[in-house]
Amino acid sequence: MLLNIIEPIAPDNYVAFTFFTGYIAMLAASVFFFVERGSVSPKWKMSLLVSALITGIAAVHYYYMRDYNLATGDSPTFFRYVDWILTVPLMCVEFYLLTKLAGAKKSLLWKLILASTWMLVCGYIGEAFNPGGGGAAAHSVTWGILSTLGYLYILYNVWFGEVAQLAAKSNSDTIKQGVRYLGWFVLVGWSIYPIGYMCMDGGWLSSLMSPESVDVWYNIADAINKIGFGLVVYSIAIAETKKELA
Ligand SMILES: *C/C=C(C)/C=C/C=C(C)/C=C/C1=C(C)CCCC1(C)C
Repeated sequence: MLLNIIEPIAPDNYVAFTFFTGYIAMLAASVFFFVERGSVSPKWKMSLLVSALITGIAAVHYYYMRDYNLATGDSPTFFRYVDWILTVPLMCVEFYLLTKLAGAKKSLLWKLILASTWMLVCGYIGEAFNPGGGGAAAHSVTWGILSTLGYLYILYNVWFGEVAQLAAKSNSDTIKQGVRYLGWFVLVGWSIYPIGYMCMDGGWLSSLMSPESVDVWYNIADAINKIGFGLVVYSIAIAETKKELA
C-alpha cells in the first residue's frame, strides 16, 4: 500500500524521485505532529492538529501525483492545485490561531484565505489554460502577475499588517519570534513557487530550465514550507507548554 510498485523510478528521474520522497516525508511529518499533540497543553492541540492536516492532505495528494507522473510523464497540475487550495488556507489558520491569543478576529482569517484563493486560482488559470505557441508568454505572465498580487498581500499582512501588529502586541516572546519565523517562510520559502511557475512554456525562466523542472521546484518548496511551517508551530507550542507548567 505504501509503495505502489507500478513502475520503477529511473535514477535520473528527479521529478519522480522528489514526488516519492515528498510523499514519505509528508506522511512521516503528519504522524509526528499528530502524536505530539499529546505533548502540548490543550490550548495548543488545535495548532498541532492543523499542522498534521496540512502534511496529511499533502501526503494523500503526493501519493496520487507520484503515480500520475510515473504513468503519464505529465505534471499533475490539477491535483497540485487541489492540494494547495486545501493546505494554504490551513496555513492561514495557523497564523490566525497564533495571533488569536493577542486578539485576532475572524475577519483576519477570511482576508488571508481570500488572498490565498485569489493567488491560487490565478496561478491555476496561468498553468492549466496556457495556450502554448505565440500566446504562451502573454498568458503565463499576465496570470502570474495577477497571482503575485495575492501573494504580496499575504506577505505584507504577515510582515507589516495585521498579523505583524497582533504578534507585536502578544505578551509572549515565543509567539513574537515564531510569527517572525513563519514570515520568513512566506518570504523565502513561498518565493520558490514562482520560480517553478516561470519554468513553464512562456515563462521568464523557460529558456534556462525545462518545463519538467516545474515539479522539482514545487516538490522542494512543499517539503520546506509544509514541514518547516509545522515544525515552527510545534516548537512554539512546546515552549509555551513548558511556560504554562513552570
Ligand atoms: C503547501 C503549499 C504552499 C505553501 C503553496 C504556495 C504557493 C504559492 C505561494 C504560489 C504562488 C504563485 C505565484 C506567487 C505566482 C505564480 C503562480 C503561483 C501560484 C505559483
